[in-house]
Amino acid sequence: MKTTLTPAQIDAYREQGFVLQPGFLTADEVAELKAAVLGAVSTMGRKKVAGGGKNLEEGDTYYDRVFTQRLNLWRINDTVKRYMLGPELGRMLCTLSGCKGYRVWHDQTLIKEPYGNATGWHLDNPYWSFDSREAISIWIALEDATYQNGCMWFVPGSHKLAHFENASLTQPNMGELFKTYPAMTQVDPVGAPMKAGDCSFHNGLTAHGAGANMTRQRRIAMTCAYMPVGSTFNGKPNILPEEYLASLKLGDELANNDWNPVVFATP
Ligand SMILES: O=C(O)CCC(=O)C(=O)O
Ligand SMILES: [Fe+2]
Repeated sequence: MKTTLTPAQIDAYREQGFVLQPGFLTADEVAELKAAVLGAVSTMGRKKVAGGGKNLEEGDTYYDRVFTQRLNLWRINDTVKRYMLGPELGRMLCTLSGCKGYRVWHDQTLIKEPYGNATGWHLDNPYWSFDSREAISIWIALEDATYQNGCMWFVPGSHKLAHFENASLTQPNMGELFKTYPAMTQVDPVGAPMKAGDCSFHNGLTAHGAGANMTRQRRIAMTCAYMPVGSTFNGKPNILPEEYLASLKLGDELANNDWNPVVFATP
C-alpha cells in the first residue's frame, strides 16, 4: 500500500476537493482485496447492509441498476477491515485534511455491472448522519475504471461552494444537483480513469458522478467514507441500526466504537 503523499497532492486535495493516488495497491493487494470483497458480497444475497445496519434490499429500480451496492463489508470480512480501517490509511486522511482523527462511517463496494446506469452528480455528506466539511471518501479501482465503463468524475473546487443540500441519487436526472448549485457549472468536470490499484480521495462535499458502463465487463470499486472524530448527530438516520438511532439525540457525538471505530487519531 502506497501511503505517502506529496505536498502537491495535499494542496490539490485542499484546493480541488479530490486527489488521485496512482499505484495505491500492488497487483497482489488488488487480488486479495477483490477476492475478499466479492466473497463478502456473495454471502449477502440481496441484502445491502452487512453487520446489523438498516435493513435495505436490492430491487430493480433505476438506482438498483446504477451499481451493485453493498455496505459495511468490514463488519463481516477481516481482510476488508484490515485494508479499509487500517491506521496507515487513516493517517493519510489526517494528512490530507489536517484533521486530528477519523472514524469509519461506512464502507461500500460499488460494482457498476455491464450496461449499468450512470451515477448522477451528487455530494456524499448530505446523506450521512453528521455534517462536516472534512469528511473524506476513498475510491479504490479493483478493475481498471475507464471512460467506457464508468470512471469517476469530479467538479474541481465544488467542495468550497457546497452546503448540506443534495440531489436525490435515486431519480435518474444526471444534473439535478446543479439546480441547487448553479455556480458549480462554471468549472469543467474532470474525469478520473484509474488502473486497478489506483485510488482517489474526495471530500464529502465535492460534486462527483460517473458515466454509464457501456461495456460487457464489471467496473469493480471498493470505497469507504470516514468521519472526523468529534462529529455530532444531525438527525439523519442513513444506515444506522435502529436501536443505536433510537438512543441518539441531536448534537450527540457519534462515538460508538463498535459501529464507527477510530481508524486513526493523532496522539
Ligand atoms: O462509483 C460510482 O459510480 C460513484 C461513487 C461514489 O459516489 C462515491 O464513492 O462516493
Ligand atoms: Fe458519492
